[in-house]
Amino acid sequence: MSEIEKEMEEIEAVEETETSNAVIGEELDMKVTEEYNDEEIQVLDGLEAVRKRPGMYIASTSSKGLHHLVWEIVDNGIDEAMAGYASTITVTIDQDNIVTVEDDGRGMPTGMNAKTGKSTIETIFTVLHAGGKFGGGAYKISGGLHGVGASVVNALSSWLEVTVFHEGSQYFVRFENGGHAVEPLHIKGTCDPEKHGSRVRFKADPTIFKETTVYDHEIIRNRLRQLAFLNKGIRLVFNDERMEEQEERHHEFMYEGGLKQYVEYLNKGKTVIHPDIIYAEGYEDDIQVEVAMQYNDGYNPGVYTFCNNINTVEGGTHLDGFDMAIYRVINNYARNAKLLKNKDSNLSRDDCKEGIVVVISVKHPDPQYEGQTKTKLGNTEVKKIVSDIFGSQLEKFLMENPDEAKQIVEKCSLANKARLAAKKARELTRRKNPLEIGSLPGKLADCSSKDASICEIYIVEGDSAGGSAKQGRDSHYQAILPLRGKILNVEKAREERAFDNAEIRSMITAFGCGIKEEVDTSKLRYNKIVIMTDADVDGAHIRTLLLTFFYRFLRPVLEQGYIYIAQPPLYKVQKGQTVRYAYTDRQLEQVKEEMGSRLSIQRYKGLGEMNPEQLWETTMDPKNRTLIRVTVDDAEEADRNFSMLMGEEVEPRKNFIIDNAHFVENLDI
Ligand code: TTJ
Repeated sequence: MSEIEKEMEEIEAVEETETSNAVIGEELDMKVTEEYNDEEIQVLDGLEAVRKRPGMYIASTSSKGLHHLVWEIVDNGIDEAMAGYASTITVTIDQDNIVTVEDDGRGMPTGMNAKTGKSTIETIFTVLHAGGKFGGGAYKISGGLHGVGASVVNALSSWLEVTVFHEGSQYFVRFENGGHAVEPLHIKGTCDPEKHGSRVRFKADPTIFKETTVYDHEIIRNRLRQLAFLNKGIRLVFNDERMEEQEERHHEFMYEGGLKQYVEYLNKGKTVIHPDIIYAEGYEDDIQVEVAMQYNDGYNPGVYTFCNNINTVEGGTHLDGFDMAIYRVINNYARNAKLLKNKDSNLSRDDCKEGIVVVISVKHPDPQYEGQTKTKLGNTEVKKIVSDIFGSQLEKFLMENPDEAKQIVEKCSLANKARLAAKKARELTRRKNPLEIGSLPGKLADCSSKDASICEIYIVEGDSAGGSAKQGRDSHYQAILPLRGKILNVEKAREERAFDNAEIRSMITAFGCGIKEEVDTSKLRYNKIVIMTDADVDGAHIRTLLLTFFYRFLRPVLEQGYIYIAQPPLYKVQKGQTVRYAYTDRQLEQVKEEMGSRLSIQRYKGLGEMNPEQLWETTMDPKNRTLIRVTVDDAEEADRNFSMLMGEEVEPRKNFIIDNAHFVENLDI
């Protein structure tokens, strides 16, 4: 008998005993039984479908999809905590990348499910999308986008175990090979009668997650921290048993202040222009709204929106409501307080958001997502609710704090003036036709090919290295743009000043893809933009200034992976006619070992010390070179990092340099 047939018989058996007591007509019983058969087949088909096409259920089977498994399980614990029954959720990752998620809630229901004839827990973990329906009908909030259900995690795991602690007993189920219950629910032992909660352990299936089954410490830590900010009072604990350093093995996040503390965290390293965080909270038509904001003296808005704990990076109706309120309330206040004269035009929405840090979080029982990545909130009713709740609190704040209000309005007015000036400056830089050679910057040694997919541009520090690069390159597809001196720190300057900077103007014209909101990466003239600076402190500084410029002016170019960092060698090792290069100290040791005695070792202090042939061979020739692709996975962390690195405060800057090596992802090309 096949697996499916066996399972079907089991279900029928349960069904008979249950329906024999029920007051339902014979005929109906028959129908019902038949339906269950179909349903059961669907169950097994369902899990098999998930394994066949995991991409339909999780973002991908790369590292991103792997992490989705954790988010899905954690979301269930968060739901129990948001319902008020759990206070702590603990995530543990062990040496073998086995994940354990545990909450101290009521414990998943341990009874049978009449409809499937299996335990409720088995149903939750084997029926697609069963979580909500079988979870007791509670108001399920978290998840949504990746709320694919615990069954998807089960389907994509080599094995998964559930333990429920309830009234002194430990209930246990184990699934193997993509969701087959090898140990159906049974009482496995006892526990402290005071203990209650649910625990899920699983091992991601390496035959599905072929790329990697190794979790990223930073990604998990950052998301748990974020969940703690978004859900005040809930404790999130992270135990990463893989970490060598004791202080990295255990993290706990709990914020009684919720979003207020989130804004404080995001503004760390920035100079705020008013001490108090503006905060609004409200509940209307089952929709919970929370907003916290504070201005800093910078120019870039940091706007972070969430629905049901999901970062809605494309914005949506909650953001629209916020925008509407801030525009209306600030302009009204400014006019009433005579900070804006009758003849003055209104401050624009963007003026009101310069230097703002705001977190908007809504919790909605039935969210609708739109947009390319389904991260845009679509529920139309949300706009007015957010606008009303936030608008009235902002108005109250401005009335009660006239000094802070004045600071804020003045900042918005300044932004308004600067914006008009920037618009003019920007028009001067915008090229009519990106392929029009006549308008390319003079210092650029362009390549002859016009096929962007093979073209590369090297941004080179200094004229002498620029000279070597020009001579050493393959001019068919490699362009060289030498930079003289340091480029402007765009983090500390208004937009229009950036256009006074010759280096920045050269880059914008050479790339040809526009800037800021107008960036169109399909117009990019080179599909690799390579930063090539010396391997010293100055080189690192220039690289950071360039990355800051890319982040603020050309974010899509950075996000879509067009930006690289060249790796010039640190050492040249020579023995007679044989020459080898070493790119790291470890490699130097290796090379020394391999080449034996009587070596001459040269340490390169800068690119300028290399002749054109050497520079080509070691750093520019695709056959030998190593390029590092720069990625910005988490815009919020990146923003904090850039602000800390390039801002005024020195202390956080030191920390950046130590912790943020991960900002750059290694990729051998
Ligand atoms: C449902 O109604 C009866 C009491 O328990 C409710 C419930 O679903 N509780 C619950 C589920 N608590 N925790 C979970 C849970 C926790 C994890 C880590 C994973 C999953 C899939 C569920």
